[in-house]
Amino acid sequence: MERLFNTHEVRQQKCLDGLWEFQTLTENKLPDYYTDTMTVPACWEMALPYRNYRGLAAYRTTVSLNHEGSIRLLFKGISHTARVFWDKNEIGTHYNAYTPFEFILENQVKGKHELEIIVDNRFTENSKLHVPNDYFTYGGIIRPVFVEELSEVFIQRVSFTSIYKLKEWSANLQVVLENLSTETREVILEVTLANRKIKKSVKLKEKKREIVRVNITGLEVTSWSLEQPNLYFLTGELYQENVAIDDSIDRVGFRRISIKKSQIYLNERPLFIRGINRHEDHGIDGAALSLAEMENDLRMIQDLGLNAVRTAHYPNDERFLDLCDEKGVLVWEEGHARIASLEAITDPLFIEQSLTVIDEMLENHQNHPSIGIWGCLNEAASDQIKAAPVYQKHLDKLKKDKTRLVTYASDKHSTDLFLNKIDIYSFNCYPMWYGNLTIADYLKIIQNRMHTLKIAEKPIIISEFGGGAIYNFHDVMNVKWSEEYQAQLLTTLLKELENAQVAGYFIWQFSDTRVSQEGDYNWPITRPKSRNNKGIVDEYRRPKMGYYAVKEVLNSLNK
Ligand code: ADA
Repeated sequence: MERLFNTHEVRQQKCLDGLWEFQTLTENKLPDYYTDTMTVPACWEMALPYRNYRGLAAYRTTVSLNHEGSIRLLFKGISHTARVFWDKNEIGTHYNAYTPFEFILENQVKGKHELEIIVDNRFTENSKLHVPNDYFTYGGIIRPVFVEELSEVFIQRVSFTSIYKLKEWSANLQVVLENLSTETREVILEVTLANRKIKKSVKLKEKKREIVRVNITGLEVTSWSLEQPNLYFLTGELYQENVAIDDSIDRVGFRRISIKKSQIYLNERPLFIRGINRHEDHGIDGAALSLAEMENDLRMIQDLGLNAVRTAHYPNDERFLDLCDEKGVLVWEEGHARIASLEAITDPLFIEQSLTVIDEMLENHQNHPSIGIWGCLNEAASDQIKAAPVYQKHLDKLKKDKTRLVTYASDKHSTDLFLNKIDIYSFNCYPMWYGNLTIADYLKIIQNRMHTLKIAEKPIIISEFGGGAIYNFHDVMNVKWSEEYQAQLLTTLLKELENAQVAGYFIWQFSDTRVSQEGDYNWPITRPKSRNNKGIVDEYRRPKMGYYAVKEVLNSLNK
């Protein structure tokens, strides 16, 4: 299933998940034959022969069309570069594992067609965001694939923005329609939201895309909140001569997030963020977590008493966001960049690729009420004036969305230059793990920096803190890497943070994650078992002592 609900009742959508043919490649071209099979979606590392494979591989499946005309091929995530072929013709490429993409093909005939994809997960000059890192770039078709039969005029997407004015909710919708035919077409667009129906007649010129704006005021809805995550279906339907020809179904919510001085508010009520950073990584499934695994992660996160997730360091699977919408978990979603140097982030290809991810994230995830914060450029060169244009470009894009707060996680506690451009001052701090500073020391340094920069008082969030523990390694001396030490660290720091002048925190991190073997930095040297072991559960979601320590501190609070 594409989402947690049907996205179409009129449009025919077929999921192409299953067993595809598979072939590793030595050259970037389609193979003459396929010798193996691979499950879609999955990371190829999860199949024993490809456990360590970094390279090129081709996938093939047969798609049967029952329809003459146009189709849409929808790919939710391929890691990290995809070249897509339809009946042996290349129809396009996409870079980046963590964002969806699509192709529209016209004039298709009924019957069997061949869909082939060359997938590349190598670290090359062309993959500026996928670099050897403190997490793993898996290979493969890691999220679901769909084929849809399109009518000549169809709904490309419906973007939703909620507005609260004079104690009333209204919705601003942008319905993107497209006419693929060579003639002008007239259609009726019917939008339904919270028992309200709006009809509009739309004339679309041949081969043109049209944005129809719909404003629905005075909606009788209840706000989305963490305690009561109220959701509403938003349906767009297209009619031609009274016949439904296409539709689009989404789920939305109404909420406000804002700041006043150092406090964050959700629906005008003070919100203290108790969050956790989470990588899409699992000991069995890699980055291709099943719905059950995603649900279980959130179940554990809520069981701990946490209320927020940071999708460090890339946009997440939409089904995970659906689950957050449904369960009432606040999300800080971020673009794809966990990188430090000025040289790296000022590279034109880096800028192009990271901005494209931001565009795709905003376009695809705009309607999720759970996303309250947009982030970008984790621990990049925010202390270098030459990085200003890069930060500006990223933040300008994020700030176009007035219904969310914008931030980036910095590790430049005493030297950061761009804090005046963001809504939340977010800092990654690792007391008791790296260096000798305490939370209080860090906060003093951050306050001093705010003072020197003469910037407004705003919420401060500790966007990362934590320490490593190897699952089942116990030591009476509480040495680093023991479960005992991690539990003690988390107890101490959580208690401090609960009483500090901050608007919230995000523990680093939910589960242990695999790290890259390659690269000059040599991640495995500081990461036993080639994993970032700061998870409070291991890669199979087995809780460490740290998990129970977090739960105990949070349970003891008088919330
Ligand atoms: C950084 C970074 C994380 C992780 C962490 C760590 O703060 O943002 O991705 O690498 O350090 O574990 O050291």
